[in-house]
Amino acid sequence: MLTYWQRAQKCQNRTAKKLLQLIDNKKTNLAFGVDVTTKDKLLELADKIGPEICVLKTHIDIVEDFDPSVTTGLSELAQKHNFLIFEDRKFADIGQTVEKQYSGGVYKIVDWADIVNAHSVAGQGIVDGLRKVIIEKGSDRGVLLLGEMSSAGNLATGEYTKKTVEMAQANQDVVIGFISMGELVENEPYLINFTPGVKLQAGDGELKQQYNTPESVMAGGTDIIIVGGGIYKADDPLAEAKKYRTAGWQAYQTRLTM
Ligand code: S5P
Repeated sequence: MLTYWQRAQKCQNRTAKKLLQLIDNKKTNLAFGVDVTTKDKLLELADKIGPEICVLKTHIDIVEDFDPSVTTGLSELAQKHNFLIFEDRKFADIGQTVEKQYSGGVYKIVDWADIVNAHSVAGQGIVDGLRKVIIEKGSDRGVLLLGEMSSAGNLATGEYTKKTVEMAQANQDVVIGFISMGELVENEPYLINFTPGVKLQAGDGELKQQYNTPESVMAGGTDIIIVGGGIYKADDPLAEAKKYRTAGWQAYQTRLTM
Protein backbone atom coordinates (compact mmCIF):
# COMPACT_ATOMS: atom_id res chain seq x y z
CA MET A 1 0.00 0.00 0.00
CA LEU A 2 1.22 3.50 -0.80
CA THR A 3 1.59 6.14 1.90
CA TYR A 4 -0.39 9.37 1.72
CA TRP A 5 2.85 11.10 0.69
CA GLN A 6 3.53 8.67 -2.15
CA ARG A 7 -0.02 9.13 -3.37
CA ALA A 8 0.34 12.91 -3.33
CA GLN A 9 3.03 12.55 -6.01
CA LYS A 10 0.51 10.85 -8.30
CA CYS A 11 -2.14 13.59 -8.22
CA GLN A 12 -2.65 15.99 -11.08
CA ASN A 13 -5.17 18.05 -9.07
CA ARG A 14 -3.33 20.47 -6.77
CA THR A 15 -5.97 20.31 -4.01
CA ALA A 16 -5.69 16.52 -3.86
CA LYS A 17 -1.90 16.79 -3.70
CA LYS A 18 -2.04 19.43 -1.00
CA LEU A 19 -4.52 17.40 1.05
CA LEU A 20 -2.48 14.18 0.91
CA GLN A 21 0.70 16.06 1.82
CA LEU A 22 -1.08 17.82 4.66
CA ILE A 23 -2.36 14.49 6.03
CA ASP A 24 1.16 13.06 5.90
CA ASN A 25 2.76 16.11 7.55
CA LYS A 26 0.14 16.67 10.23
CA LYS A 27 -0.42 12.95 10.80
CA THR A 28 -4.17 13.11 10.88
CA ASN A 29 -6.79 11.60 8.58
CA LEU A 30 -9.67 13.01 10.60
CA ALA A 31 -12.29 15.28 9.00
CA PHE A 32 -14.61 17.03 11.42
CA GLY A 33 -18.21 17.59 10.32
CA VAL A 34 -19.04 20.69 12.31
CA ASP A 35 -22.84 20.56 12.01
CA VAL A 36 -23.69 23.36 14.42
CA THR A 37 -26.17 26.13 13.68
CA THR A 38 -24.67 29.34 15.04
CA LYS A 39 -21.74 31.38 13.85
CA ASP A 40 -20.06 31.62 17.27
CA LYS A 41 -20.27 27.89 17.94
CA LEU A 42 -19.00 27.09 14.44
CA LEU A 43 -15.94 29.31 14.71
CA GLU A 44 -15.25 28.29 18.30
CA LEU A 45 -15.27 24.59 17.41
CA ALA A 46 -13.22 25.13 14.24
CA ASP A 47 -10.58 26.89 16.33
CA LYS A 48 -10.59 24.29 19.09
CA ILE A 49 -10.60 21.16 16.90
CA GLY A 50 -8.52 22.67 14.06
CA PRO A 51 -5.16 21.35 15.33
CA GLU A 52 -6.46 17.75 15.21
CA ILE A 53 -7.87 17.59 11.68
CA CYS A 54 -6.97 17.56 8.00
CA VAL A 55 -10.39 18.77 6.83
CA LEU A 56 -13.21 20.83 8.32
CA LYS A 57 -16.51 19.81 6.74
CA THR A 58 -19.26 22.43 6.83
CA HIS A 59 -22.98 22.69 6.03
CA ILE A 60 -22.96 26.44 5.65
CA ASP A 61 -26.71 26.61 4.96
CA ILE A 62 -27.59 25.42 8.49
CA VAL A 63 -25.94 28.45 10.12
CA GLU A 64 -28.87 30.59 11.29
CA ASP A 65 -26.96 33.85 11.76
CA PHE A 66 -24.79 33.53 8.65
CA ASP A 67 -22.98 36.57 7.33
CA PRO A 68 -19.77 36.73 5.26
CA SER A 69 -17.62 37.00 8.39
CA VAL A 70 -18.35 33.30 8.98
CA THR A 71 -16.51 32.20 5.87
CA THR A 72 -13.67 34.72 6.21
CA GLY A 73 -13.33 33.50 9.81
CA LEU A 74 -13.19 29.89 8.64
CA SER A 75 -10.54 30.75 6.04
CA GLU A 76 -8.39 32.40 8.72
CA LEU A 77 -8.71 29.36 10.97
CA ALA A 78 -7.82 27.07 8.06
CA GLN A 79 -4.57 29.05 7.65
CA LYS A 80 -3.88 29.13 11.38
CA HIS A 81 -4.36 25.40 11.95
CA ASN A 82 -3.51 24.06 8.49
CA PHE A 83 -6.66 22.28 7.38
CA LEU A 84 -8.74 22.34 4.19
CA ILE A 85 -12.39 23.38 4.11
CA PHE A 86 -14.96 21.03 2.58
CA GLU A 87 -18.45 22.46 2.07
CA ASP A 88 -20.77 19.45 2.06
CA ARG A 89 -23.16 21.03 -0.45
CA LYS A 90 -24.06 17.84 -2.33
CA PHE A 91 -24.83 19.59 -5.62
CA ALA A 92 -27.29 17.57 -7.67
CA ASP A 93 -28.65 19.77 -10.48
CA ILE A 94 -27.90 20.49 -14.13
CA GLY A 95 -24.62 22.20 -14.96
CA GLN A 96 -25.91 25.74 -15.47
CA THR A 97 -27.78 25.76 -12.13
CA VAL A 98 -24.86 24.25 -10.25
CA GLU A 99 -22.58 26.85 -11.78
CA LYS A 100 -24.65 29.59 -10.10
CA GLN A 101 -25.07 27.70 -6.84
CA TYR A 102 -21.31 27.15 -6.56
CA SER A 103 -20.15 30.65 -7.49
CA GLY A 104 -22.97 32.95 -6.38
CA GLY A 105 -25.97 33.35 -4.13
CA VAL A 106 -25.49 34.13 -0.46
CA TYR A 107 -22.58 31.78 0.15
CA LYS A 108 -20.22 32.14 -2.84
CA ILE A 109 -18.90 28.70 -1.98
CA VAL A 110 -16.07 28.61 -4.52
CA ASP A 111 -14.42 31.59 -2.81
CA TRP A 112 -13.71 29.80 0.47
CA ALA A 113 -14.26 26.02 0.16
CA ASP A 114 -11.28 23.99 -1.08
CA ILE A 115 -13.53 20.98 -1.64
CA VAL A 116 -17.21 20.48 -2.50
CA ASN A 117 -19.18 17.35 -3.30
CA ALA A 118 -21.74 16.46 -5.93
CA HIS A 119 -24.19 13.69 -6.69
CA SER A 120 -23.37 11.96 -9.95
CA VAL A 121 -27.09 11.45 -10.67
CA ALA A 122 -27.17 14.54 -12.92
CA GLY A 123 -24.47 13.15 -15.23
CA GLN A 124 -21.37 14.74 -16.79
CA GLY A 125 -22.96 18.22 -16.92
CA ILE A 126 -22.66 18.66 -13.16
CA VAL A 127 -18.88 18.21 -13.28
CA ASP A 128 -18.69 20.53 -16.30
CA GLY A 129 -20.63 23.23 -14.42
CA LEU A 130 -18.34 23.03 -11.40
CA ARG A 131 -15.22 22.90 -13.61
CA LYS A 132 -16.31 26.06 -15.44
CA VAL A 133 -16.44 27.98 -12.15
CA ILE A 134 -13.09 26.58 -10.99
CA ILE A 135 -11.40 27.59 -14.24
CA GLU A 136 -12.92 31.08 -14.13
CA LYS A 137 -11.75 31.56 -10.54
CA GLY A 138 -8.30 30.13 -11.24
CA SER A 139 -8.17 28.72 -7.70
CA ASP A 140 -7.10 25.24 -6.62
CA ARG A 141 -10.32 23.36 -5.94
CA GLY A 142 -11.44 19.73 -5.77
CA VAL A 143 -14.76 17.92 -6.17
CA LEU A 144 -15.86 14.68 -4.51
CA LEU A 145 -18.57 12.51 -6.06
CA LEU A 146 -21.01 10.64 -3.83
CA GLY A 147 -20.27 7.05 -4.84
CA GLU A 148 -21.94 5.56 -1.78
CA MET A 149 -23.86 6.86 1.22
CA SER A 150 -24.06 5.91 4.87
CA SER A 151 -27.84 6.00 5.35
CA ALA A 152 -29.87 2.80 5.45
CA GLY A 153 -31.71 2.06 2.20
CA ASN A 154 -29.81 4.61 0.08
CA LEU A 155 -29.82 4.10 -3.68
CA ALA A 156 -26.13 4.75 -4.38
CA THR A 157 -25.18 1.12 -4.93
CA GLY A 158 -24.18 -1.32 -7.67
CA GLU A 159 -24.26 0.09 -11.19
CA TYR A 160 -24.76 3.66 -9.89
CA THR A 161 -21.56 3.42 -7.83
CA LYS A 162 -19.69 1.88 -10.77
CA LYS A 163 -20.76 4.67 -13.13
CA THR A 164 -19.76 7.23 -10.50
CA VAL A 165 -16.26 5.76 -10.39
CA GLU A 166 -16.07 6.01 -14.19
CA MET A 167 -17.14 9.66 -13.99
CA ALA A 168 -14.34 10.34 -11.52
CA GLN A 169 -11.76 8.60 -13.70
CA ALA A 170 -12.87 10.64 -16.70
CA ASN A 171 -12.56 13.96 -14.83
CA GLN A 172 -9.26 13.69 -12.98
CA ASP A 173 -8.52 17.40 -13.30
CA VAL A 174 -11.32 18.34 -10.86
CA VAL A 175 -12.66 15.15 -9.26
CA ILE A 176 -10.35 14.20 -6.39
CA GLY A 177 -12.30 11.31 -4.91
CA PHE A 178 -15.50 10.10 -3.32
CA ILE A 179 -17.83 10.02 -0.43
CA SER A 180 -17.82 6.26 0.04
CA MET A 181 -17.94 3.57 2.66
CA GLY A 182 -14.43 2.34 1.80
CA GLU A 183 -12.05 2.11 -1.17
CA LEU A 184 -14.19 2.31 -4.32
CA VAL A 185 -11.53 1.57 -6.93
CA GLU A 186 -8.14 -0.14 -6.76
CA ASN A 187 -4.91 1.19 -8.25
CA GLU A 188 -6.12 4.78 -8.65
CA PRO A 189 -4.04 6.38 -5.86
CA TYR A 190 -5.06 9.92 -6.84
CA LEU A 191 -8.71 9.25 -5.86
CA ILE A 192 -9.32 9.93 -2.16
CA ASN A 193 -12.09 8.17 -0.22
CA PHE A 194 -13.90 10.12 2.51
CA THR A 195 -16.17 8.07 4.79
CA PRO A 196 -18.98 9.48 6.96
CA GLY A 197 -21.06 7.58 9.48
CA VAL A 198 -18.12 7.03 11.83
CA LYS A 199 -18.29 6.63 15.60
CA LEU A 200 -16.17 4.91 18.23
CA GLN A 201 -19.14 2.60 18.73
CA ALA A 202 -20.77 1.10 15.63
CA GLY A 203 -24.56 0.97 15.36
CA ASP A 204 -27.64 2.78 14.12
CA GLY A 205 -28.02 6.53 14.53
CA GLU A 206 -30.98 8.84 14.21
CA LEU A 207 -33.08 8.99 11.03
CA LYS A 208 -31.44 5.98 9.36
CA GLN A 209 -27.83 7.06 9.78
CA GLN A 210 -25.54 4.03 10.24
CA TYR A 211 -22.22 4.11 12.09
CA ASN A 212 -19.03 2.12 11.66
CA THR A 213 -15.84 2.42 13.72
CA PRO A 214 -12.68 4.21 12.52
CA GLU A 215 -10.89 0.83 12.53
CA SER A 216 -13.45 -0.90 10.32
CA VAL A 217 -13.74 1.86 7.71
CA MET A 218 -9.96 2.25 7.52
CA ALA A 219 -9.62 -1.52 7.11
CA GLY A 220 -12.15 -1.18 4.27
CA GLY A 221 -9.72 1.08 2.46
CA THR A 222 -11.01 4.54 3.20
CA ASP A 223 -8.54 7.42 3.47
CA ILE A 224 -10.35 10.02 5.57
CA ILE A 225 -12.83 9.46 8.39
CA ILE A 226 -15.62 12.03 8.74
CA VAL A 227 -16.88 12.46 12.29
CA GLY A 228 -19.68 14.85 13.19
CA GLY A 229 -21.79 14.26 16.29
CA GLY A 230 -19.18 11.93 17.77
CA ILE A 231 -17.16 15.10 18.35
CA TYR A 232 -19.46 18.13 18.52
CA LYS A 233 -22.08 16.47 20.73
CA ALA A 234 -19.47 15.30 23.27
CA ASP A 235 -19.00 17.03 26.64
CA ASP A 236 -15.34 17.50 25.74
CA PRO A 237 -15.13 17.76 21.93
CA LEU A 238 -11.35 18.23 21.90
CA ALA A 239 -10.74 15.06 23.94
CA GLU A 240 -13.06 13.11 21.63
CA ALA A 241 -11.40 14.52 18.51
CA LYS A 242 -8.02 13.34 19.83
CA LYS A 243 -9.46 9.83 20.28
CA TYR A 244 -10.74 9.73 16.69
CA ARG A 245 -7.49 11.15 15.39
CA THR A 246 -5.46 8.48 17.18
CA ALA A 247 -7.81 5.69 16.09
CA GLY A 248 -7.75 6.83 12.44
CA TRP A 249 -3.98 7.21 12.33
CA GLN A 250 -3.26 3.91 14.06
CA ALA A 251 -5.61 2.13 11.67
CA TYR A 252 -3.72 3.68 8.73
CA GLN A 253 -0.40 2.49 10.12
CA THR A 254 -1.81 -0.98 10.63
CA ARG A 255 -2.94 -1.04 7.01
CA LEU A 256 0.52 0.03 5.84
CA THR A 257 2.11 -2.97 7.50
CA MET A 258 -0.32 -5.43 5.91
O1 S5P B 1 -23.67 9.40 3.00
C1 S5P B 1 -23.39 10.36 3.69
C2 S5P B 1 -22.73 11.48 3.16
C3 S5P B 1 -22.39 12.51 4.01
S1 S5P B 1 -21.39 13.76 3.38
N1 S5P B 1 -23.66 10.35 5.01
C4 S5P B 1 -23.36 11.40 5.85
O2 S5P B 1 -23.63 11.30 7.06
N2 S5P B 1 -22.76 12.53 5.33
C5 S5P B 1 -22.51 13.72 6.18
O3 S5P B 1 -21.59 13.36 7.20
C6 S5P B 1 -23.74 14.27 6.89
O4 S5P B 1 -24.35 15.28 6.12
C7 S5P B 1 -23.18 14.82 8.19
O5 S5P B 1 -22.74 16.14 8.00
C8 S5P B 1 -21.96 13.94 8.45
C9 S5P B 1 -22.17 12.83 9.45
O6 S5P B 1 -22.47 13.35 10.71
P1 S5P B 1 -22.58 12.44 12.01
O7 S5P B 1 -23.05 13.39 13.07
O8 S5P B 1 -23.56 11.35 11.73
O9 S5P B 1 -21.19 11.91 12.30
